Amino acid sequence: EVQPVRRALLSVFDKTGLVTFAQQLAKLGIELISTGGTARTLRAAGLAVRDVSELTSFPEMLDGRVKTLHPAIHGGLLARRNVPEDLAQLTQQGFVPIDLVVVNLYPFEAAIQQDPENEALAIENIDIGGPALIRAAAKNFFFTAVVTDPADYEAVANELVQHQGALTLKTRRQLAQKAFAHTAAYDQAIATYFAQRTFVASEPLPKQLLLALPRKLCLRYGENPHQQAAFYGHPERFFRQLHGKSLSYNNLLDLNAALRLIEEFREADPTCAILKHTNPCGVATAATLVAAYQRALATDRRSPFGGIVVVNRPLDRETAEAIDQLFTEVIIAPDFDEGVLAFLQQKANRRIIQQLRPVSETLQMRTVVGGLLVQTPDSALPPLSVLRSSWRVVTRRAPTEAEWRDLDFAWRVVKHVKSNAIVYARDRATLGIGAGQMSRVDAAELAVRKGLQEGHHFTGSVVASDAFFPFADGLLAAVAHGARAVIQPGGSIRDEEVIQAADAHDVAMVFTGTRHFAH
Ligand code: 93A
Repeated sequence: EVQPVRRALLSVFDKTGLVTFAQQLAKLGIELISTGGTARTLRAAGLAVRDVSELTSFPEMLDGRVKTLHPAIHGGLLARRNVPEDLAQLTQQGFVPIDLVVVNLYPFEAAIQQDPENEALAIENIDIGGPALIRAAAKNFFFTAVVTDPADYEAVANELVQHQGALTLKTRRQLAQKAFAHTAAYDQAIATYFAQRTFVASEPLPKQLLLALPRKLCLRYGENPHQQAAFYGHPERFFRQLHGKSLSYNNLLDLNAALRLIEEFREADPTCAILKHTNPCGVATAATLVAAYQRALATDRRSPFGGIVVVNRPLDRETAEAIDQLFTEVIIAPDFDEGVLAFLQQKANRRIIQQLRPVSETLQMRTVVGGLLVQTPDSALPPLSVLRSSWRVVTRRAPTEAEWRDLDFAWRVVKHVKSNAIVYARDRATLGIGAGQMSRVDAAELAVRKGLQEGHHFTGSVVASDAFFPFADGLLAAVAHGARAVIQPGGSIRDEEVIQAADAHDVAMVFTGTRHFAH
């Protein structure tokens, strides 16, 4: 049942908690073996470590592409401790058993997030030896253990202490399960990345798309109670429900919209968005999260009832109390400050969601009569510093720095508003959002009407339009309400007329060259 750990192989990219854990292992008399960077970190902390290359009698090669891929390592991991022949073969080769593997992988997802177009970078971040170690130790869990998550170091160390340097079968099996889930998710991310890059509209439906969806979750009903529904996929990779009734079909749609919207603000100051029926009713960035919430709410106090709130920072008590004033169906945060969860859990009929990682970009699918539509995603925008090089100021007056900031903000929001979409903003807060209108002029009027209804004025605001203004009238109406800067894709045959109208009113206008329809 319990299996002693005499030798551990540590090879981690994320070195969080590594030294403490290794110290605990060393104290129990466990021999430490390690790869290049991990070994250096451990030695710097004064720990005795054997290099993998010493066990394999081979140097790391190909810039680290081959470090641990060797029979001395995999034999040591895979040998069945109760099969004398296995152990004899190890001895014959001068190999030793390895009982514990501590590995986390090259950050593939972070790499593609950082620079999706950089395929070479993505490829270098495909870990080969790491998953092999993980799978070997996980397969042999009757005898070996594998730790893939720094969050598990403490519990594993405690159990080792409790059992004088051994681990129980129950723990080893649990760790193996987690390890397989980890490598499966890792490979899924790689497959999805290449599914997207190899997606050719003229070819048959990419198999990866369907393979990405093996797990089925039954939902109580669909968009309406008389519709049956199911969910296919791996939501547990991206978020965890901490409280409340199970997520409904509509909740999942809203959650998707919220996570995609907040992704645009990953690098931003504290940001809060309130959504209803997949459209934002208010978004704001501010110095504090509570200020961001208050300003998002101020956009439109009528709509958020029963809505969904998403933030880009751990949820603090003050913001939670502000959110608590209003009935909110779903609250999403990357984390929760001490006590905040308990506070929010006092209300039974709200769902609390912890976002676990950035959304990764998958191909988008929708069924239509007679078939399936597939497209590459309208991915999250890079930072303004990057965008500015592709955006073009088309008016005599360039935006002021404050206007640039607001234009960037409004553009990130309008992208997530159903078309036709118009967003007015000032000081990184929405003032009025016009969503889902059949006419752009109606969307613009609606945005203003909703803002006025809440007592906002539009003096000094900026306006964002998800597609070009076909005529000068839309722009002139915005100017009449006080807008001083405009952001839109451009590309209308009447662009000149629209630019002249802007110049006549000393309005600054930016063409992004990219349209963001959302239907
Ligand atoms: O390039 S690899 O796929 N080849 C390997 O043989 C190998 N073995 C471990 N990457 C490999 N690793 C990975 O190296 C681990 O998964 C870990 O993420 C990283 C630790 O490297 P270092 O100890 O040099 O920082």
